[in-house]
Amino acid sequence: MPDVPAVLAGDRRALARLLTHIENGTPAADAALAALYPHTGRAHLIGLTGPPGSGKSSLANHLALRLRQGRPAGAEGPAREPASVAIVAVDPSSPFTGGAILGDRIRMRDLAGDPGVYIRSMASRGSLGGLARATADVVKALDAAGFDKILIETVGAGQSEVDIARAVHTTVVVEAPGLGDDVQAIKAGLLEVADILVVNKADLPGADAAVRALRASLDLAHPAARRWAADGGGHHGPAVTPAPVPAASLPEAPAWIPPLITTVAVDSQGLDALLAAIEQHQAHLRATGELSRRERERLAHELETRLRDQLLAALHHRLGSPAMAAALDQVVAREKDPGTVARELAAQALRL
Ligand SMILES: Nc1nc2c(ncn2[C@@H]2O[C@H](COP(=O)(O)OP(=O)(O)OP(=O)(O)O)[C@@H](O)[C@H]2O)c(=O)[nH]1
Ligand SMILES: [Mg+2]
Repeated sequence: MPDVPAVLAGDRRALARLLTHIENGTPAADAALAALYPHTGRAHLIGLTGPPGSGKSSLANHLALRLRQGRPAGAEGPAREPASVAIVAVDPSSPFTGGAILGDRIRMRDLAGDPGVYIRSMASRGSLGGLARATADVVKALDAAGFDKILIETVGAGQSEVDIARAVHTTVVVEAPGLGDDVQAIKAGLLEVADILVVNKADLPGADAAVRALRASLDLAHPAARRWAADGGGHHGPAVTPAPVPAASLPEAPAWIPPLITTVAVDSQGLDALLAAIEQHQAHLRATGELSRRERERLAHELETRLRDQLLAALHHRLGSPAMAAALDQVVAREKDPGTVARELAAQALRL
């Protein structure tokens, strides 16, 4: 059994052991998570998603460094206390990007030895759904362990970015020029989940075109952003265009319009603007009540997913494999349709 009090007290080794239990899906992990749950809900969960190689890990690294440093009060805003930071790198396709993981490790040396930073790589074992659940549980453990900010890096590919957006408070979508994929055709799914859009590698050729393309997609998705920019808004320095629209200034505008930020992660350029946007988004979530709404929606989704898994397992257990196989045979032989068989099996299991 993982040592729950030690995890709560911030013991690194107890935390690492617990996370291994979670990744392996052991019963001890379930028990520990149940005990830790009342201590969760405090961390700001920040997702970094985008195409492979766009610079998510580099940004996570540099954001963590900055968050560790804190900031005195000044032109950038009020003082910021140094925050403790956990980074979770989720890599559903680790066999193919082994080199990138190695690269991450090397860069992460910058943060090694700092007790206020914890980095964990998650590799997929089995299904993507399983990975999403294990990641959510790892994040809960880190939250309970007291980390202020938890950065979760995922490769944006299909369903996974929707899952990650559901699981975090602030989703940062990281694009970069010259990845071979057409930024103009930025996946609608990615744009939809973005709270903040980043064009990283602004030092490379093609960055301007990438910014223009994303700006155009953003304008299509949020027409108010264009109106607002045309009204003379958005002059908050070169890095952030536009800043979020104050809800009161544009009555029918969406309350939050994703800002577009350009960064050079390897040079720490644009990092302050990105951090400011992340802070503004968190403040916005709190001020509008969106934080509790998202939280409820996320937990409803998690509860439903887990309930479905439980019910399906119970059904298999009650009816037994031969009965399930016989039912499938009927479907394959076109004797009954899947809907009818599912209804019959469910009714039968509930009667048992
Ligand atoms: N020129 C330039 N290179 C960058 C920048 N940011 C990151 N890189 C480089 O781009 C490569 C990929 O960066 P990563 O941070 O590993 O990107 P990633 O999105 O985490 O990659 P995956 O996890 O493999 O999807 C590395 O070689 C980085 O050094 C940047 O702003 N400018
Ligand atoms: Mg990475």
